[in-house]
Amino acid sequence: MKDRLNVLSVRPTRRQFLQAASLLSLGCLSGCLDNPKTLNFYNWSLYIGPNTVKEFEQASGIRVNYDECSSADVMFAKLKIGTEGYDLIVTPDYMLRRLIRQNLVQPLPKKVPGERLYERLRHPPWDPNQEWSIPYLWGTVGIAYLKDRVLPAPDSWKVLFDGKYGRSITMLDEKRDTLGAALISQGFSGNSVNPQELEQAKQALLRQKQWVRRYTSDFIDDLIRHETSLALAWSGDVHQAASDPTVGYAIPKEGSFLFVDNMAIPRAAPHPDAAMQFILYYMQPEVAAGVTNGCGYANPIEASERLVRPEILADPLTYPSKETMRRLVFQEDLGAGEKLWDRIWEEVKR
Ligand code: N2P
Repeated sequence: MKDRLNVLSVRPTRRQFLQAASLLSLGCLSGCLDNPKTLNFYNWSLYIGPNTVKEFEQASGIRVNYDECSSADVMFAKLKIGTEGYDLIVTPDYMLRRLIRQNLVQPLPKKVPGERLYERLRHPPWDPNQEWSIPYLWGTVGIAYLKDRVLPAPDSWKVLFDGKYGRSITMLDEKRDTLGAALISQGFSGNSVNPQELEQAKQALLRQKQWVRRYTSDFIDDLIRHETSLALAWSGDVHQAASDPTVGYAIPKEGSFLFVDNMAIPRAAPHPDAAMQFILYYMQPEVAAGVTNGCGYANPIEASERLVRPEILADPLTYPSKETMRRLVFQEDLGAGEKLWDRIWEEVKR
């Protein structure tokens, strides 16, 4: 906690500010582990409604320690070490299978009302019967850009790899998205584990480095300050910057990723019942709608639609058109290919 607050004194990003605020108001993890009326919730940053946690605390009498993450690899490493005492995590679709395989999550202690989910989310390949998880939010990977600098509006991944706008790019600090986008830009599947294809994608990323200001999940801060012109981006984070009308978002014609992040309970969770209580609380339409309205990511609860603000419902940033959806694929579990991705990612970042 001390380290996090020290970071603030240097230059707080919005994410760090929210992170620190949640730690200050909700307390730290240690010391609360043995209180049964506690929920240690590990979620992605910019991924919840402004009042969701507070209202859950009031409704349930459970105190929430809210911790944020902005990298799937960090999340996985923390779960693997198992010392953090998280009760509830929000895991990417492709990672859930790996967590199940490695015995790092537990089956949900109660049956969930799966019929509340949109039909297309009821039987996802990573957990076809909601035994381990329920979808939390979904969104897309695309290109965020400054409309007055990037002309014409980008429609291809090439704009991130041709250097036309100089050293003005951020790429996500997330191997699945950054290496995945590089693969697609080279004409390959974004889930490829083929060594030659990955080598070509690596070369594209190494060449691109001269134009990359940093690898970060805080891409919105850099764009809003107009320190960058282009970013590999997540849709809802861009929505949250919509008060800045100069920021646009595009899903390239070559295709991209659709991600579904899921709530699951770690194997070693000290308070699985509190986690289950939050899951059931979240599945109420008004709660899920509050999260979508707050962060611009779409939720899986069908009946929440009538409570989502009309301008969000009509915004293709949050709800892409059918035509766009056809160009999007899920990120798959890489299996044994994960090691090669890790090696390449390390080389790129070095
Ligand atoms: C939002 C994080 C999106 C998670 N800040 C991508 N899986």
